[in-house]
Amino acid sequence: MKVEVFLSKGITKINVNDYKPLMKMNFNGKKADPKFIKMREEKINIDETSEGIILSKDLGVKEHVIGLGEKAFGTERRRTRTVMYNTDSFGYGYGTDPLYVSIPFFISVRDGLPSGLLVNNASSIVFDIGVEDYGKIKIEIPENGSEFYIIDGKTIEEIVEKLSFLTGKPFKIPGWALGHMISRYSYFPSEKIIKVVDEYRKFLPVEAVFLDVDYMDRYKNFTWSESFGKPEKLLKEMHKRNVKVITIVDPSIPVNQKYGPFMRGLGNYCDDENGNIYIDSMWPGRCAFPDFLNQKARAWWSDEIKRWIKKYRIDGIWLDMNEPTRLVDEKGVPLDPDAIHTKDDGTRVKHSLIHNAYPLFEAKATYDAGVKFILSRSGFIGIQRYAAIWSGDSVSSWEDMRLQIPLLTGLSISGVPYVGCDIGGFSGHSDAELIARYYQMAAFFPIMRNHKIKGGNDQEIYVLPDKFRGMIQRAVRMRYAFMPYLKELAKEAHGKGHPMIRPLCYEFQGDENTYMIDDEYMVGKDVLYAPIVEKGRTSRDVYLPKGKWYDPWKKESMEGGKWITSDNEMPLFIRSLKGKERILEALSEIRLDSNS
Ligand code: NBV
Repeated sequence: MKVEVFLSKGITKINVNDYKPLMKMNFNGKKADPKFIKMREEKINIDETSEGIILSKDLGVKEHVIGLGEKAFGTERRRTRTVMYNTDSFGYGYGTDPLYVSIPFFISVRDGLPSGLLVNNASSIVFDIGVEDYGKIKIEIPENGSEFYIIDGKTIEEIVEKLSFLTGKPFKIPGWALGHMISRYSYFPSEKIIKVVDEYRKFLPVEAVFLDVDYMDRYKNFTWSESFGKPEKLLKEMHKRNVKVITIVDPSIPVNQKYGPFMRGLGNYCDDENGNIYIDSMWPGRCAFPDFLNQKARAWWSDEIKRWIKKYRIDGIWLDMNEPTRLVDEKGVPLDPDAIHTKDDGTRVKHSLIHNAYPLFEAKATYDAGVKFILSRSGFIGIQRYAAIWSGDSVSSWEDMRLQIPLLTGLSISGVPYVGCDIGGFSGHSDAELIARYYQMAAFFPIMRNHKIKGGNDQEIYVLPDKFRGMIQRAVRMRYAFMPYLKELAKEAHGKGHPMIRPLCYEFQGDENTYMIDDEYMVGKDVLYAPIVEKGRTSRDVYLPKGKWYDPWKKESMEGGKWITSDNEMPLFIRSLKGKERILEALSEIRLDSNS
């Protein structure tokens, strides 16, 4: 086994067996001694087996492990064994693994000291954090070589910042995408959409509406169904109201000689083992799949997207099913592992070895077409350069709603700052209380979008009883009061890769209490939010880490380092009041349901 070590600015790169990674990281290091292959003082063992490479290190009794991207577990990832393999996870819940996004990166914290580890490999890596072997972290890589990075830093933030330096800075998110957005599978036809938007706007601002698959002619990308109505008129009406329009696009391209995009894309699809176009089943029937790993294919896709957004003045693209997924017995499963890609350098590679990187290159090709806002379901290291992520097909339940906090803050500290979930939950039934509390919980999530499955109950504010309408209005007003702050955070995300929402431990890494608190989150450095996430409750316990806190509803200051009980409708605490006068003024105009 050949192991090479390179060092630069607190980052150590390790290459095993001359591995040629698919993605080049932003790193230029000097050759160094193998003694540097450790996280803090703990040695990392590298073993070669017939199955691939295994990295392992000691797992301390009180060591915390956080990160690993989008995972359906609490913030603390100890005692989880998870796989990195993007998967369509309809109806997932706590413990479902894998989900849609794969970020093979974690941060370990021992005695308040952090250290990060990133594996630059797009195949199905397993992270075993003390499950198979109680006292060990084990990373199983199914290839005979690999590249990985150890990231040193004094704070968790420093490590996340270096991760973003390596993998690329988040794109610049337009201000409107931080506002309230609406969606439904599927609002239809176009006149109904205008009505929905107008009804919504009686109660809430609406910055954008998402069009789901039914706008298309039989699920064909870049087409309109005749019964949808005139798209030009819809776009004009929406833009008149300053509402942006975002259309869904799936990677699958129906094999049909009369379909322009398919014909123009010939030569740019994945192959099968015999060198023919790889064809599999998706909504439109037999489909080909663009080979986004290839520069020529990306250029063709960019052209298609460009033509589409220019012609209709589309404001954003929603990338779905891009794990990528095909249908087997009506169920979404990952593409055939034996499909073949042709990389930029002409070498051919099996799908299973690059599976996780597919959505990244799809998002890149879409972004390169000049799209200002992309919402993607799937992703990989570096996806933050091109797209925001939403957490896919959740279930409408209190438990799954609560899960969204550690799921999304975990993804945020793995380098992906623009994240959100389907407010209300995607499948199943959401009652008015759940919808209202969902809005309140997500009040500071970078992406705020209501979305629901076809045939599911309505979740629009205008169908709800006034009590719950009021709760939603207050949640959205609270968010908009903080909009200047959110915009600052988005700037910080774009500049330094810092997450916008954070688990408590990100800010208080030395406070052992914070690693297992999953129902509170930080918004930037200064705001702690503890939404009410249980049915029937009007108060809750809140842990306030050490420091001075200010309750803007009660207009009271308090000392942290303790648990308190809050009966505010939306328990909110601010650390530094500097520069927040405008926000406090705006908040003081919101009349809360209780004790205001
Ligand atoms: O395009 C329909 C849905 C969409 O509404 C949802 O947000 C995606 O996650 N899509 C999945 C396809 C399959 C739905 C069962």
